[in-house]
Amino acid sequence: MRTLLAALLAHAPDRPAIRRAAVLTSYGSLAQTIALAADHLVTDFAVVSGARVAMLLEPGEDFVAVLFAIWRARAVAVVLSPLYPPRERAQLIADARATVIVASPGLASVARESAGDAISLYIFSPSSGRRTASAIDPLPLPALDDLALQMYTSGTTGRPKGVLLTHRQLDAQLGALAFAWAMSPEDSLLHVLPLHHIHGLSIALLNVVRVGGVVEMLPAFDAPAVLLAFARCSVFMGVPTMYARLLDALDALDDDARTLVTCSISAMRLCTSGSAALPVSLGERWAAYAGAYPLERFGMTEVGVAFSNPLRGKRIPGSVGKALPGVRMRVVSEDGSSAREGELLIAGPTVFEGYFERPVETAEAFQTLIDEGGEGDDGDEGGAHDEVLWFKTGDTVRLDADDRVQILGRTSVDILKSAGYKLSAIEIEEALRRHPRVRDAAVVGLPSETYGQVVAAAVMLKSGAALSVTELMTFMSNELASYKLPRIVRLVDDVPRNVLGKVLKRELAVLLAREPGADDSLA
Ligand code: MCA
Ligand code: AMP
Repeated sequence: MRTLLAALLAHAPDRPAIRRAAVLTSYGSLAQTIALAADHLVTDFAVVSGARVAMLLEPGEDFVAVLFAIWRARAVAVVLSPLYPPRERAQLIADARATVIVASPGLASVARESAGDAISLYIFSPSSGRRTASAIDPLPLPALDDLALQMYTSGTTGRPKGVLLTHRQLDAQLGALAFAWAMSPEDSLLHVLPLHHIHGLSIALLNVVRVGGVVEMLPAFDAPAVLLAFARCSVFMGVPTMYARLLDALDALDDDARTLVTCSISAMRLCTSGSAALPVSLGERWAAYAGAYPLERFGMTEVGVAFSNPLRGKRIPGSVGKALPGVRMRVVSEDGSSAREGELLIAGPTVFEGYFERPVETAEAFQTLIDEGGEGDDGDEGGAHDEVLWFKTGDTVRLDADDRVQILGRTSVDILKSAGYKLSAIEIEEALRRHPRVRDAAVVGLPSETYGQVVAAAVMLKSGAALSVTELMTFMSNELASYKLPRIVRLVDDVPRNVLGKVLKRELAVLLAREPGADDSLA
């Protein structure tokens, strides 16, 4: 086992690492920038081991250099997204207790607006720092059990939680993936995922950097540009919504262009889908072009990828496959006994440390059970009476006769998945209630082939208040990231409730899914 930093520094310096537009950066060049930036962080920004350093940079070689420089300084990286409005970004920076924020020149003013004056701003340039590489005393390398990442994920409370991952856990996650997907230095990844979630950051980017492959980073997801880039790459990783967009763009091409793109897609070594259920119809449409069904796998911020269909062998549509090496799983019914259908529990070296400064939520997320001898895992025997600490995923699953996993949905109706993003209905409701003319709000996810779920909100105004949906959405865009915003908004007098006043969300979803009437408003 070794840290990702040790892996990167061991790659041949002249090997290409990151391709962005016409710029090609080698592993050697990255290593030099990492050393300079780490020295700058330690010397000029007083970053100490374990400090939280936030980063806000566009996709590209500078993003990668800053991430590894934070690790070189033995600090913990908190990746921020330009998609957040300042208020939300400021909350994350405060929650993370970040002392420094590293921003690209293009995002420096956005970073300053979110960070306030109490936090130091390091406007990154590859040559920033006072000393030359040769004058820098080598810093001690991070240890495997040092924290590496604090990744924010939405949960069943209003505030996103910081998921703590050590270098050891990251290496266990990526080691299992490298084995299952036969990752190699020959791989050339087409990268279009956002970098503030582990799909884009670790499952895609770091997975390939770890083995010394090359990553082509596009600035954003733009389906026609992505289709052209397939010709230069061998591995693609996406969420189902991206596959839907790519297929629509493929269908829209003229015959000659479609034939060319189809050739490059069918030459890909590996195309994976994850973060949300891949509709079988979408997978089959892709297979018709690519000659292979996308490799669907299941992951979570807290555990990395846990289950995967096989690289070689039959991929089962609608299934996320079997446990990766080292991942232990158990399925339990409501009374805690083992079952073929129920809540999915995961244990093993890939499971995260806990949620940052949330002892109660961390304790609630884990459950100790007497080991039943490694049921459904990769053969790890375990003593008959050993206690095992299991992470409760909150996903309901069914096991088939071969212990392949089928995801049936979330246990909580308040956790939504839209375009691959995990969203908290409660967080969105709280943001709606912050509008001074809103009395109450209820948020649900409505099924969608393209997005998995579309966020829908029923909003109740204060007595006598008037508010248009457009006004409300303008307010909301300053409260929450664009991908968390409701796409369907109805102004209503009340919502279905039980006798205790609790909102009946399943009934509300049925009502909101109906065609809008004359008195409804659509965002
Ligand atoms: C966009 N639109 C939507 C949604 N998003 N409509 C309904 N619901 C949505 N969620 C509509 C807009 O209204 C707009 O419509 C049009 O689509 C384009 O909007 P835009 O904002 O430009 O969308 P985009 O930038 O193209 O975004 C689509 C995307 C993005 C690229 C698929 O959502 C994305 O990057 N998703 C990836 C999320 C992710 O990485 N999750 C991983 C979490 P109009 O044109 O009419 O105005 S980690 C995880 O889950 C675990 C670990 C795992 O297993 O991976
Ligand atoms: P996140 O917290 O953003 O890491 O999202 C993790 C969640 O995404 C899981 O708990 C699942 O609900 C969902 N998920 C990830 N991959 C899949 C998949 N292939 N099929 C269905 N749901 C998935």
